Amino acid sequence: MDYEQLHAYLKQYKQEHLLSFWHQLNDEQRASLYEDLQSIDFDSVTRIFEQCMNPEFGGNSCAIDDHLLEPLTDDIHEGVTKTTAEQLKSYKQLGLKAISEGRVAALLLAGGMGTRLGVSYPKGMYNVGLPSGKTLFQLQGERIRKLQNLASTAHNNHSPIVWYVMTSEQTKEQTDEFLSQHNYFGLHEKDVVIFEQNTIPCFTNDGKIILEQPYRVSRSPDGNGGLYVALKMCGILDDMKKRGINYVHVYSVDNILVKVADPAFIGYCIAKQAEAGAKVVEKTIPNEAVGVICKVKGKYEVVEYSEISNEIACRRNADGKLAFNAGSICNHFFTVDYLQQIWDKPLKYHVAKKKIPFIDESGKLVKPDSPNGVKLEKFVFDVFQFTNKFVVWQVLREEEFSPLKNAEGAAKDTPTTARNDLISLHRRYIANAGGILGDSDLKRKCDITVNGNILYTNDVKPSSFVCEISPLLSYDGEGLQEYVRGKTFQSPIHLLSDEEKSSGITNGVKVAFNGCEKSNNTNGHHNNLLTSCDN
Ligand code: UD2
Repeated sequence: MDYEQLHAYLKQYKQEHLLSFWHQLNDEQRASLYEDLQSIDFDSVTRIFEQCMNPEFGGNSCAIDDHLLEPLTDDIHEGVTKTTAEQLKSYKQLGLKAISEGRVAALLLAGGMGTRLGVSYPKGMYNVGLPSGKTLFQLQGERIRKLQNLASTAHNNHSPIVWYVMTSEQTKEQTDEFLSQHNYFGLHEKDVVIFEQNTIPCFTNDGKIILEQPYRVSRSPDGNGGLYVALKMCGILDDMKKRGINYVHVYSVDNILVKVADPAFIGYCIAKQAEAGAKVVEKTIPNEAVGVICKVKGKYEVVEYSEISNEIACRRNADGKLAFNAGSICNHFFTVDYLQQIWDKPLKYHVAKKKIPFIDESGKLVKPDSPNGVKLEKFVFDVFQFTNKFVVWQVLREEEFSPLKNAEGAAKDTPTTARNDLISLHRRYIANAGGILGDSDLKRKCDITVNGNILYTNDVKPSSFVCEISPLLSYDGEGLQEYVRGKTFQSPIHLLSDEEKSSGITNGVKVAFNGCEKSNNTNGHHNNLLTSCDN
């Protein structure tokens, strides 16, 4: 390891500052820095930075020219409210059949660092304070289990929905440990496949790679569009082929309402012989943080919320609706054949200006208060433009989209909004199945405690009637009649599967009512209630 040689090499790329602390490092630290630098393709990363930041190459933004954008047309655009009940049922059956044959996988994007939420662990481990205390990972894992069973009952053939989990250097270890500690939420270990995406160095605004330690370069995951290269390099595409998987549902970790491997969506995409598809909700607020799917020179693309112009975001049709209203919720469909074709397509990098901790000249770590540098990210939807057959499936926001992005106290997308959206969906499931939500206890207080701490206190009003249904009992509201029809319930309700009841699983959560803890059924009729208050 020759200092002079290394210095000369880095100087070609104007990165020789990376050796600023070399003479103060011990042998082990030097070896570590050397190895770190060896792993970076300086030619490639400095070129990517130049291209992203240089106005000649579109500079600092990947925004597509406004005049090239066209809203979606109806021919590729069906959805739960645009389809007859019969058609919807047939899509769902097609999806369930493919699941029962083992041809469907779920792929969780879990490499993000969750900086907006401000937790030091992967977002999937977050507990939003449901009565069960279930984390996002647990809700998803249990939805997969339930869906496997629904598919096997419908088509008399049991196959796993393999759960691929893409992590990053920042999330891999904790995700691995958490899922294994929780026995993969009842899924078979062999059917949960965790892999890791690449990272890319972080830059200052003027193109210097940042050091996060005197002997270590600062890196961030290369964006959720790093998925495709990671699928190939980690052998996941081969694994899918070997297992006979044809279709993949790719989704983000933070949407508490996500219908993992949604059979209706999968079935719709299969029926349309799509190579790729995306779920959308109708965007109603111009500045909502969702990408907008549109057409650009005959190809489908997504204009991300961070790159959309005000004019396009706010443009309205004569009926007052937003013209570009196909809001992508980061729920995508791909055939494995398509993933095989496109994994090595060069995807553009997008620029995110971020607060990036760095080592100052004196060797001290500084955590800046305002953005001081640049992270480069590929976007998962940037492969849509390569498809010959792309479809869009519109769903209802209140049924399928409530992302957890921000810490408590923010105006939207917080643990409270996620929890409330799940609870109100489950109230509707009970009501749709013929259950009656009693409102005789308007004045009562309900304390939800997790491991002895009061997490929140609710005045029980109909609008805050606490209701949670285990995904192991019902995937999306099906099969509840036998438990709830004609019965009157008082808040809080927590409906469990037989398996959970018999194993007494409560996740350390107790629900207290007027000071009296109830962790058992209080009414002989309500067999699946963990908690209820019927006095
Ligand atoms: C994403 C979508 C946006 C909209 C919104 C809905 C992208 C690029 N943007 O925005 O259009 O659909 O979600 O909530 O998809 N992730 C990785 N590796 C990374 C970076 C992110 O796996 O390097 C994962 C992350 O863990 C999460 C998902 O990708 O599950 C989306 O990432 P995000 O939460 O940073 O994206 P957001 O909210 O800016």
